Parts: sequence; structure tokens; C-alpha cells
Amino acid sequence: MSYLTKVREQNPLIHNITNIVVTNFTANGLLALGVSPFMADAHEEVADVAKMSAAVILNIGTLNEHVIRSMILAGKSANAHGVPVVLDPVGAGATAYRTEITHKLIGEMQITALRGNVAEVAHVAGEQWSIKGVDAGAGEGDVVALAQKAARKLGCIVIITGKEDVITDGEVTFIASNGHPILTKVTGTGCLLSSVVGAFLAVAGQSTLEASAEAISFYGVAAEIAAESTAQQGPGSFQIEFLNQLALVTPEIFLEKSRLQKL
Ligand code: ATP
Ligand code: TZP
Ligand code: MG
Ligand code: MG
Repeated sequence: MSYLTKVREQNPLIHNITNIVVTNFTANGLLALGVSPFMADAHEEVADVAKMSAAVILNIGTLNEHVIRSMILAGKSANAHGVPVVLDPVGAGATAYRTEITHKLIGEMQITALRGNVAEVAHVAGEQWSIKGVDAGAGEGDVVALAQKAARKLGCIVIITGKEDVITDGEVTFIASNGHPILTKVTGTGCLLSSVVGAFLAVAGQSTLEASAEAISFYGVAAEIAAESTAQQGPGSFQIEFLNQLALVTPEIFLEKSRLQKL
């Protein structure tokens, strides 16, 4: 059975501590996929919410001291109760604060998967890559080697997304080549993807790398279909159709269209 089927059958509760830009889009994307989003960042409840959830997503997009403490409380609770944690280091490298807080979060808890663009992951791993705010700049490095090095250094699954996506635990590596450039014209498509990875990890058992790879490939397939059917329109229509496709792509369509390669 595919992880996609398990996600839809099990309808896991997914705890998101995310940024103010993408909160609504993330909740709608998770609902479309077939899971239950729960956005909660009050210090008084985050440990309880993390404990009752099937995955926790920590996203530093609009960082402040309140949210950092929320993330640490939620992350520690998730670790104590065997709940997987996804970290999206939005804008790490763009400011020293974001890089420093990402390191602090990684030091305070066990992260299951780190998902970011190439510049964010490079900066978290102590490497250089050009960055422009929350977007990756052009760079010339070997993205696969960078992801593998980061995974070994940080001790978690590392997912670098872009034109091609790399998913690795430092030993085994997948390349996913679905997707569409119009994804970069809708804010929050990276952030929602991190939460979708969380949804797949929620049903993964021990197979965390395979489930992460399937999540990334599934998301790219949904985007490709949505982009094709809104080709004559713009990012607004794409965004709506993309939500539709997160609900409509079946395991059969996914298998037919997925371009996921194990290196
Ligand atoms: P950034 O802020 O740099 O855009 P992000 O956090 O938004 O980063 P992306 O790397 O844009 O995340 O990844 C979000 C989704 O968009 C992923 O599914 C990825 O595969 C896809 N994607 C990004 N760029 C392209 C591209 N040029 N062609 C196809 N798919 C892409
Ligand atoms: N500013 C702070 S967080 C954010 C912006 C624009 C959203 C970033 O979303 P994504 O998914 O990384 O493009
Ligand atoms: Mg983006
Ligand atoms: Mg991002």
C-alpha cells in the first residue's frame, strides 16, 4: 500500500507551528490531501498538541521569541512521545538570527527531516550559497553532495527542493524530478510541502526516507497536473487547481506520473 493511501485512510492530526504568511494555505493544502491540520503556538498548549499529533512541523518563516519557545516546547514533547518532527528553516542564511535559531532548534531536539531550498540547507550545514530573503539564489555547487553531507552532519533526513529535489539520509539518496516552475510564483508552496512531508512521516513507521521521497514526488505530480490544466492562466488559478489536485491525485495517477529515482 502506498503512503499516499495510508495518509488518506488514517487522516493523521498534523501540528503546525508555522509562519503568518502561509498558515491558511497550509491548512487548506493539508485538508485537501486528506489530513487534519492543527495550528497552535500558545506556550500553554503546544506540548499537549504535539503529544496528541502524528507529526509536528516547525517553520521559522516569521520568527520571534514567542514562536521559538513554542517550537522548543513542541519539539521536546514530540521527541518524548515518538512523534516525528519536520523543520523548515525558511530564510536560514538570509540573516544571522535565522541561522542561529535553526542551529538552536536542531540542538534542542531530534529532527526527523529538514526541508528547505538549497541555500537554506547549505547555510544550516555551514556551507555557502547565495540567498535572497526566503528564496535560493543561483549557485554552482553539487546539490546531491551537499544534501548528503548535511544529512550526515545534522543526523536527520535532508530534503533540498528546487528544479530537482534531493531526499537523503546521508546513505541512501532519492532524486525527484516532478514539479513545475510556477510553484515558485505562489508563496508557501515550500512551506506546505514541509507539512505534507510531515503527513507522510505520520504514517511511515520506520520507513521515514521512503515516505519522505514519496511525499515529495506526489507533490510534484499534483503540481504538474495543475500547471497543465491552468496553462493559459496565471498563478492564482494554478494555486486553486493545485489544492484540487492534492485531493484528486490517486495512487494510480501518482505511480503513472512519478519520476522518482534511487541513486
Ligand atoms: P524558495 O523560497 O527558494 O522558492 P521554497 O521553500 O519555496 O524555496 P521550493 O524549492 O520552491 O521551496 O520547492 C517547493 C516546490 O516547488 C517543490 O515541490 C519543488 O520541487 C518545486 N520547484 C521549485 N522550483 C522548481 C522548478 N524550477 N521546476 C520545477 N519544480 C520546482
Ligand atoms: N516571508 C516570510 S515566510 C514567507 C515569506 C514570503 C513564506 C515563504 O514560503 P516558501 O514556501 O518558502 O516560498
Ligand atoms: Mg517558494
Ligand atoms: Mg521555503
